[in-house]
This record gives sequence, structure tokens and C-alpha cells, in this order.
Amino acid sequence: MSRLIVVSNRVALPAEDPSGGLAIALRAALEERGGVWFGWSGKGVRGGSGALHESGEGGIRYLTMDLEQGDLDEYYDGFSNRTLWPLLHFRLDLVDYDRKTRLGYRRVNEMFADRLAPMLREDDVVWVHDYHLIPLGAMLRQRGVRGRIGFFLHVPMPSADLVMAMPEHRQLFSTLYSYDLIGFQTRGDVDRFESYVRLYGGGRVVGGGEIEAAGRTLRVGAFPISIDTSEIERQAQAALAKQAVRRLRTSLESRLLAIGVDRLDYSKGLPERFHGFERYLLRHPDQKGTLTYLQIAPISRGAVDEYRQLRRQLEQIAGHVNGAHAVPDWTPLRYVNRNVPHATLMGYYRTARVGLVTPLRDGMNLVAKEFVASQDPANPGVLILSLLAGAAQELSDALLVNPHDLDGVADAIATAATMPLDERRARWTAMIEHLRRHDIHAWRRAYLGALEERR
Ligand code: ADQ
Repeated sequence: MSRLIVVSNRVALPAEDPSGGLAIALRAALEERGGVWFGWSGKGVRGGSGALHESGEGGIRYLTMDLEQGDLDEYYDGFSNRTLWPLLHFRLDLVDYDRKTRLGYRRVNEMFADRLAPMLREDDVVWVHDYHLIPLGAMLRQRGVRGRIGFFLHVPMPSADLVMAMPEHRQLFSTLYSYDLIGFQTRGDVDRFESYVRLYGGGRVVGGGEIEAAGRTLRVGAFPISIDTSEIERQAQAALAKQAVRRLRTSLESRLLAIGVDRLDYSKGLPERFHGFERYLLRHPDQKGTLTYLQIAPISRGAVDEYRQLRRQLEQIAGHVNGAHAVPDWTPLRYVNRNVPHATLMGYYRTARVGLVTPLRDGMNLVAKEFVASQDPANPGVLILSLLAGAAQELSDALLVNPHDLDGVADAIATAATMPLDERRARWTAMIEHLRRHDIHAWRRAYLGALEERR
């Protein structure tokens, strides 16, 4: 079997408890097959980028590269997170385009290519991940790499007219034509990419998942990412013995729990969700005091202004909701800004009657899938899921909502909190059966199978 080289911005080293969807999924994917995982070390250093660190555990060899703070400011906080992230989440209003950060992004991608190219063997399979590294494949080709290189976009592909509004969009997005396979989360993302290729990308959509552009033929396809379903089912049950989970259960007294777990990010629709929860308290006064909402939202990208503003806004809304609706022995909204060990989180999900996953846009959303896999088969909770998350394409037995419709979200919470056991079981069974068949291993096999077919 050829060697697998995974490249992503962040690498989750064995000692770390990863809290981002990409890191969790890639670790699970590499654990089964083995291979090399290459990316940024997670450290901003002084005195120059480029130092490499190597370690290994199980079948995975970790290779990480230090980046200087100035490079990180431009490549990571700048172009990746202030230009591409909002663009790819349909938020043209938040896109901050700057030629300097664009150059920094290019420069860091060149460094990745300079370090990686000499290490590659001819029959290696290289799998590049996400929007931080779009041009990497083209840069590897420039350095003589001729083997299979695939790319997977974890976030949404926006509509062609949004992409074309970014200066120099074609220079960036046409570098994707150097890959052999471009994977997206959903069919909708593939369709939007194909329409970009046709309208503004200078390529030709042949059909059947083939594109001709820049003198090459490449494949595109939908490969919905997933979770390690059986492992999470096991973890969630075992987590009930954990002290943190027992304490949460006791603290609820006999109330139901609704849970939300998201990185603190504007794509996750948290202000709307808080308002939706308040709307639930107002529209369903008979249920007031029967359900407590716990929102776990660790701070992410704290150096970026929009994220700081969002944090302030959420503190304000949470304060308002509790000020208006709390009584001496009940706080309706518990808002926590910390990371929780992954296994404990699965126990929290299992404790909850309602899972609230209402992003305004999300490539997939693994929390939705984890919530389903964590439930007690005898007494499962109900997932409320945004139509605008990729996961809604698969989890159609959730209560699907439009996150902008606060009354709709409010009523879905009320419906979930009072749903009879038979209906909860029927909805959950359909979803867990899907997730058992379509787990993270099936995802990796489907993608790599398609990439390895390329020559
Ligand atoms: P993310 O935007 O990070 O991922 P998501 O898919 O929901 O979003 O994954 C978050 C992961 O982090 C989950 O596994 C969750 O359990 C974990 N997590 C979140 N908060 C945590 C906390 N406080 N403590 C511990 N763990 C926490 C990106 C895309 C998604 C896509 C994934 C994978 O934005 O759309 O699903 O990549 O492709």
C-alpha cells in the first residue's frame, strides 16, 4: 500500500485533546491506516519560520513546522481567517482583503511546499486539507511532484458570485486544478464549485464529476465527513461514570437539559440561538423552568476582532436572558467558555434531552453527529439541526430549523422537550443507523479510494 501523507494547518499531537472538527476527524482517519501528518506546530516563534519537529506514536509520524509570529499574523489570522473564512461562509460583509496578508498566505504555503516536496516518494498519496492550503498542490507540482495529490474542503463552497467578488479570486481558486481529486462535504458544494469553474474559473465541467482546466482533467465529488461512531457510542456510555458528568446531572435537579457545543465563531449562529431560546421562554411559558440550556463555547481565534466582538455580544445576551427569566433556584442559560475533554463532552450529550445545532453556515458540523451517537438507545434525546449545516443533508430525521427564524427555533425546542418516547426512538434509530454505516472510516476509504483510482 502506498504511503499516506496528510497535510493540514494544525496537527493534533498525541498529547493534545483536539477541539476542532478537522483535527478530530483526521486523527481518527490516520489511526486506522497510519501515515505521516504534516502541518504547523501550533507555535508562533521568533527568529524565522521553518524549523521542523518530528515525533511518532502508533502508526502515525508527526512532522510539524514552526512559523514566525509575523508569518502567522498574515497567513493564519489574516488571509485564512479574515478573508477566506468569512468568504467561504457566505459572509462577504466580513471579508477583509489585504494584499499584504494575501502575500503572507502565499509565502507560508511556499514554505510548506519547500519542506514537503523533498520528502515525498513517487508513489506517496498526498492529501491536503482545507482553505489554509488551497495553493499547496500547485506549488508541489511546480517542485516536480507528479504523484497523486488530493484536496478536501472542510468548510462550505459558496456561490460563484460571492467568490468572484474577492480580488484575484481566479489566481487562487484556479490553483485547485493541480489536484487530482477535490472533495467537498455535500453535493451542493460540488454544484457551486462547478458553477464557479464554468462562470468565472476558466474551466470546463465535463460532467460525471470530471472537470477540464489548465490542461488537466480532475475529479470532484461529495464525501460527507463523519465521526468514529462506534467509539463515541462506547465513550458516551462509559462517560456516565465520570465525576464531571455526574455533577452536571445532579445540578440539573430533575430538569431537562438542552446542550449546544460550538467553537465561539460567528458561523455557528450563537446570538441567534440565544435569542431563539429566549423566544422559547416567552412563547411557551408553560414549559418555563422545566429545561436548562447549557452552551459550551470555547474561545477561538481570540486575536481576530470580529471574534472579540462576538464574545462581548454573547455575554450581553446571556446576561439579559438570565436577568429577565432566572428565579432564585433556576438559571435558564448556562454559558461556559471552556474546552471540555472530548470523552466528558460525550457524557454531557448523553445527559441532554435536546441538542441545539443551529449554525448559519457549516461545512458539515460534527457536533450534530456526535450528539446522535452519544444517546441512550432506550431514552434518546432530540437533535434540533440547522438546514444550513451540511449535516442536514444526511440527518433528515432531526427537527430541521432555519436558524434565522427565531419562532421556528423556539417552537422546535418546545416540541423536542415534550416529544413522546416512541417518536424520539424512531427518529434516533434512523439517524444512528446512517451514522454506523457512514462513519469516519467509511469517509476516509471513500475519499482515498477515489484518489487512488486516479492513475
Ligand atoms: P468546526 O468548525 O471546528 O470544524 P465541528 O464540525 O462542529 O466544527 O467540530 C467541532 C469539534 O470540536 C467537535 O468534534 C466537538 O466535539 C469539538 N468541540 C467543540 N467544542 C468543544 C469543547 N468546548 N470542548 C471539547 N471539544 C469541543 C470544521 C468545519 C465543520 C466540519 C469540520 C470537519 O467548520 O463544518 O464538520 O471541520 O470537517
